[in-house]
Amino acid sequence: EFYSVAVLKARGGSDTKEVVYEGLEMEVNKMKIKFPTQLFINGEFVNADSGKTLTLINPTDESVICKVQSASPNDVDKAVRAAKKAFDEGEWSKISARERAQILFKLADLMEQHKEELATIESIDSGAVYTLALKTHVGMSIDTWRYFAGWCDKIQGATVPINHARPNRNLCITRKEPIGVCAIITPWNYPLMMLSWKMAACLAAGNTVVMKPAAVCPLTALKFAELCVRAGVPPGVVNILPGSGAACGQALADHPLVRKLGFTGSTPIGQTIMKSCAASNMKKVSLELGGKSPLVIFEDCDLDKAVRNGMAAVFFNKGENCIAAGRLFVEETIHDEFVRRVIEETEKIRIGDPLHRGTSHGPQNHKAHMDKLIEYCERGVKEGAKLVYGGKRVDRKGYFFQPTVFTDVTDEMYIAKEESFGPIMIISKFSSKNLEDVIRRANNTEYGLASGVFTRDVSRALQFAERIDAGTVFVNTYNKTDVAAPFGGFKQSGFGKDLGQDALNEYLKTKCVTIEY
Ligand code: TAP
Repeated sequence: EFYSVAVLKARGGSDTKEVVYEGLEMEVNKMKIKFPTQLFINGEFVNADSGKTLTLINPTDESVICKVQSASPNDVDKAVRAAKKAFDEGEWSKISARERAQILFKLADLMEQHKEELATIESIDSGAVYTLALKTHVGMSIDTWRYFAGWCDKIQGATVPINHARPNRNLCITRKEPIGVCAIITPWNYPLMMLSWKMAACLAAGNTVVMKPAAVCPLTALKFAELCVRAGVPPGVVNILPGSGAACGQALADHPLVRKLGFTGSTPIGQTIMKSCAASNMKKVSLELGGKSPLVIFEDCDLDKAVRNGMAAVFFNKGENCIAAGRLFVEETIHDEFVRRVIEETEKIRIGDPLHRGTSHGPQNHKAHMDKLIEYCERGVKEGAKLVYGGKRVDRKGYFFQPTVFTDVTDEMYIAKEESFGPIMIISKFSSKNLEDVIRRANNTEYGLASGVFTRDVSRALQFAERIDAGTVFVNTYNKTDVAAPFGGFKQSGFGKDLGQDALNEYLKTKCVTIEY
């Protein structure tokens, strides 16, 4: 055991707020961390109706971290009703947009003050490498809250030049209004960041929210709930319900008072959710789903950069990255050299305890996921792809999986088509004599989340950017997401955007007002 565990009734206070909850305090990563283990409904931490709990496992050493309350459909109903009341009658709907911004800025400041603690919690809960968690999981979350806090008082409609009805004249204006009670359901790969990407836009637009984090990684969401109280977010505006997808998630999709659902997760669950949203009350929905993003590397690229970025495109966050390059197409003339360099660099990846500062590759998120990766690789070998590096569980405690490289992958193979969501590089060759053909192969997937190209030829890069059917295109870079840049997929990678101004529209409705005078 590398940390001590003590259950406590925590009573903490910022300058203004006292927060009471049942939670856990631990000494870990040379600091004290503390977080709630209860549901957060209507501004209070409470136990689940059913008494059910989720058991959370630390993927680094397979130890039990704690149990947290698991929400039932009845808890969902309570939270939705609290959110509805907060939206209809609460302070949230009465304060000005600028005051709303102040609360969100304060929340971001509190997240910043607690960033080491949040990153440590993310690391023990999800296996995220601590240094990366600080910069990305938590760092980008804070940026997201500040970015959307800045939008609060800049949401405005238009004056529309409609035809006049002589002899009278018309004034036609649009109002951008919040939708009401929104639900947010997120996956386990970037728990706090996925919460932030959606919830910051949702609250900036003036909605109230009930959020379900992934059952395997709910802890940063619960710490976030504590910070909401300290920041002065009024009761009912934010509700956080750890729970299973089948019970808690499904109840949110079915609930008649929820008017919008923002989802990030797999394509099959996205389809289920969309059906439920339609059948229950036609709630608005946005879906950020799976991907199998192509990365095309031409002979004329900066090879050092292509190797570095190609590896990050696959291995970043242990491959648990929705925009991860699921398939690399490398021009045949540089293929062998590219593969040689990738293997040389992959051997240097430091696998280990995610809390150690020298570690660059931590454990996979949970056991079922690691087992799926082992099967995925076995299937690749069986189908005749060449496993040139890794492919196995690391011989140590914890859910560690070796960074893996496959070559000689042909288009019809399972590993060429299906997402692994793990650190598995899938390399195929192409000939640049036929640009059409490589673009056709890159587009030959039902997914359309991201894509990338490495070339010094501007014309070729722009043709690729124009013709590729994906929501994000990286040219001579990869993984470069930013809070101001819209993010989201095409085809079965879903629809709707997170981040950027576009994300606000997912959480607003446009009302058109026409006045005759
Ligand atoms: P899912 O199995 O789809 O789970 C996502 C969330 O949906 C979880 O919170 C899950 O609950 C919940 N859920 C499951 N069944 C539900 C139902 N019937 N009704 C409502 N909610 C339900 O995905 P995952 O395995 O967590 O995440 C991996 C997938 O997410 C990958 O395919 C990846 O590509 C995708 N992903 C996409 C993006 C973007 S931005 N497009 C980002 C990250 C991940 P449980 O906790 O009980 O499972």
